[in-house]
Amino acid sequence: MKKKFLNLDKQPLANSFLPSSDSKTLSKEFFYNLSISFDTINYLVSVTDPVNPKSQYTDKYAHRASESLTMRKAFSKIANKLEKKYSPKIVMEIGSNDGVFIKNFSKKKVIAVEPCRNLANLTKQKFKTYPDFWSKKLAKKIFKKSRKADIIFSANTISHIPNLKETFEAIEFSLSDNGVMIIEDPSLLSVIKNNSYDQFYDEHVYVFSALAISNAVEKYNLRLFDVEKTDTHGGSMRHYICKKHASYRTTIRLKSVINEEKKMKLNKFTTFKKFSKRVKESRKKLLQIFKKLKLSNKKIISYGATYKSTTVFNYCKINQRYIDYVTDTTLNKQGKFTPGQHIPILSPEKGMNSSVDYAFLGAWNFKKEIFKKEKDFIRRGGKFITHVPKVKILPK
Ligand code: JHZ
Repeated sequence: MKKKFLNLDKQPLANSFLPSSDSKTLSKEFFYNLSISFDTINYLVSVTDPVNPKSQYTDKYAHRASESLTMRKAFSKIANKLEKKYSPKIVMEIGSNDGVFIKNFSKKKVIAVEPCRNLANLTKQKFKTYPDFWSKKLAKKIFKKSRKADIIFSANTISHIPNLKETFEAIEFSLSDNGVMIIEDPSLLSVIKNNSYDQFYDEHVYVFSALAISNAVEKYNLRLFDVEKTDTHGGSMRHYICKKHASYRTTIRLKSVINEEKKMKLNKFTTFKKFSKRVKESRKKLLQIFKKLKLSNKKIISYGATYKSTTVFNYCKINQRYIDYVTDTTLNKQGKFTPGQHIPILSPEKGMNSSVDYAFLGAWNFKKEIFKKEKDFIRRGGKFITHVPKVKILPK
């Protein structure tokens, strides 16, 4: 049974960066109520009323996974590891974005699936790309021509698809008998530990625990046999799944993660009620900092026009009263306005100048990479504001 535990108020689509802030554009902006629920039977944490995927994954999709060095390195590392360990003949990726993961394999063996046309167009010149949503119909079309996949990889995508039944049935159909499916997404364990409520937005229909994934796949002749924690996106989990009768043994790593999740009570509704209280406190503290700094005339900007900051800005009502502008390296975000609160987005070259006193870490998950890049800002006394895991100013 689904029980609501968190209300993040009225939100725009996290990806809906606006081309202009004139009244005509703003009058057409779409909003919905974002609330999060916990299912007391299967332990899934999900957006209570998901948005229609057709309005989210369009030919204007903004996120480019290659924008960060951290992600380029992480995807190349896991691709090499999978190649060595499994020597796959066919590798398929669901949600291939700009190809950051799958480009690491020989193009003869890869199949990419990407519903956002602008992204699929980027990769289709380089390797086989299907510009479609993942479905049973598509799986049948792909594997009419190809042998089944030995590796199916999907990072930050399965959590975006409301219909898990269709998703896993299509995966079961596409996997070779001893094939392995790897699902990587931000982990519920990290979200609860870090109070990173901004991992909840329209696209993150689910934030998975290993407990929930294990329950979810069992119904479709699949089995979770291993899990690997990663640092990416503020703490993610790679779930390794195979067919029920494949040869892989359940690992000690999986048993220990399941134990940790039970210890953290990720199977109890009360955990999420407590989390919801901490989220409200986080909003209060963040606004206190912004108000205090503004009273002393400090210039604050935001670093990284992330989808996560769409949630923070709209939940906390942070607009140009507090933040002059947002900087982002992604070309197709620059010159646009943030969803809902309409803060202008500039390139870092223009925006990270000597007039900036404070930068809110919209991309807190890349803190290490950003601190390294912004040594000069820090050296001249510039500070960052973060809300994860606690609201604070950095460096101290
Ligand atoms: P980043 C997206 O979320 C959307 P977002 C999606 N739904 C998802 O699941 C996650 O990714 C994985 C910029 N940047 O990766 C680049 C700088 O400007 O945290 C990006 O626009 N300077 C698919 O948007 C943004 O910040 C830098 O130095 O929350 C980071 O976005 C760096 C490192 C990044 O994901």
